[in-house]
Amino acid sequence: LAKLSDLIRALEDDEIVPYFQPIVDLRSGALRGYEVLARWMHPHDGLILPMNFIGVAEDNGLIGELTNQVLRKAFKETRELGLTPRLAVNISPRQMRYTSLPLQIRNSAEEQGFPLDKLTIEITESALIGNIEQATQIANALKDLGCRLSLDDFGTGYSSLAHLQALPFDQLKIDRSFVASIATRRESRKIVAAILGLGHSLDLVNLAEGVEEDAQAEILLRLGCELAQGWRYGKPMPSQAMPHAEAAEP
Ligand code: G
Ligand code: G
Ligand code: NA
Ligand code: MN
Repeated sequence: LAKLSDLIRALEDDEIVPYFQPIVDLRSGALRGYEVLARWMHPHDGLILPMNFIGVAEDNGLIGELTNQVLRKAFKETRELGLTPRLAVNISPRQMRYTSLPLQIRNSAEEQGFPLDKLTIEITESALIGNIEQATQIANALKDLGCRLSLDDFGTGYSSLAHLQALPFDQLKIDRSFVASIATRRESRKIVAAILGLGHSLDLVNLAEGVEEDAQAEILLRLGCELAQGWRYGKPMPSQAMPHAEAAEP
């Protein structure tokens, strides 16, 4: 795990940067946008993954500053490439307790000239546990800004259906663990089919995470899943490696 003093220094020295993982239309393969994922480019240790520093940032009151930096850089770097793709960003459960979150996001977007209606906010269900009222208020404010809301890692954790009902979600992300075994386990396939049925009946756009193989993509397509993300389509990459194609939405 990262040392707090090292993380504080990294934030001062601009070492936390955004990577971008493609999100595609399952049917056509067309690019629909990117998930923004934080990476720490450490001067001695090289690339450090979020599991090693997001928790440290959360526990020490640094996650708001970290998110702001990653967001601003993501907006700036895509603008400098002449691109305005849909960007999906991760918000920590802890951040869903601060009513200043929507204003912070708006300020970052306006500062960098990024249109808020091209922004998707990914939150996990743990953000809602014991916090439904506050989270609902923040979620509504984010929707008022024009952002979309995505329920991340669906199917793990609590998966209370009340959560789906409480917040104005636009999208449901089916957790990677179900996709991993979708081609080999009948149970996984049935669970994903059930999640998709639920998603469709609630008018949500469904996104399958962690798609690595053709067989998984074919099953997901057959089950009616709309969007996909995973190594089959592209790994998280720095903005310099992004294809110079505009991500279009229907
Ligand atoms: O990049 P990787 O696939 O290892 O990301 C793992 C997880 O780390 C993501 O699913 C997400 O939950 C979390 N994460 C990545 N970047 C950010 C970020 O900028 N902010 C927050 N809060 N979490 C992030
Ligand atoms: O926590 P969240 O689900 O947002 O993070 C996604 C994580 O999954 C990131 O750490 C990312 O690097 C990883 N990831 C993305 N695509 C794939 C994939 O196709 N297979 C696997 N095993 N991991 C992936
Ligand atoms: Na995510
Ligand atoms: Mn996820």
